[in-house]
Amino acid sequence: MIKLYQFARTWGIPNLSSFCVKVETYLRINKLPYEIVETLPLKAPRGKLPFIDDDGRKVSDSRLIVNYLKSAYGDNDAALLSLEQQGIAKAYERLLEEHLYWGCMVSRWNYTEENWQTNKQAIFGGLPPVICDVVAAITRRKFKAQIIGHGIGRLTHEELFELGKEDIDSLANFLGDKPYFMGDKPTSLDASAYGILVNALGCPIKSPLKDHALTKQNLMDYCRRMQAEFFPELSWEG
Ligand SMILES: N[C@@H](CCC(=O)N[C@@H](CS)C(=O)NCC(=O)O)C(=O)O
Repeated sequence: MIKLYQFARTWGIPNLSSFCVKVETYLRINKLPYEIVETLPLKAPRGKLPFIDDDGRKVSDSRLIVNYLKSAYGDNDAALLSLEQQGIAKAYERLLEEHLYWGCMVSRWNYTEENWQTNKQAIFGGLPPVICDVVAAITRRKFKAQIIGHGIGRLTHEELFELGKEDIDSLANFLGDKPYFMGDKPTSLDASAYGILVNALGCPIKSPLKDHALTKQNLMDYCRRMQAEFFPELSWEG
């Protein structure tokens, strides 16, 4: 049985980590049985979540996990999508994970004090109080450095949120009135898109990105649909 190591569930969405949502959604789309092990990144092979253990084979990084699952259990995307569509799906996946994700990271780790406290409580709230404060402060310093290192942290909040809104516009326009990003059937792009979008618009982190995403009715409906289909047990109502 595949073991999926990820953060504890919170906020009524599958996970506060977009990448953990992505892998769990991929498993559910493809009906692959798994069990969840709740943990923190300190214990992860690359210091980040999610990772999986498939009968002793550990794989980390959601992109490599999906590639591994495709090679071990079948590649539904290749069966559903033309090469051109696969190219488009890959480009959108990268937009979501390598650009929009970082705007969301700034909202959580380096924007308002209110957001930081909400984020801190959700991630570290289960630790004893003093340890919680110390680990949260160390992790926040690391994330601020990552945000600067990525480059997005060198922009003003106004500038970077404007760029994030462009991503959201592009996603809303591309989804249009399709049920899933690549058409009538869910693909691995939906695992990635749902992971980022439900975190952008469905969690209690306030930002201009969230406000903008909430104006996109099709993205809201998409997240509701994905949750109803793949995570009906969860309480987020949108
Ligand atoms: N590229 C990685 C990104 C994973 C990632 O950034 N995970 C975050 C949570 S969303 C994490 O565990 N960060 C902990 C850290 O950097 O200390 C993937 O696709 O899995």
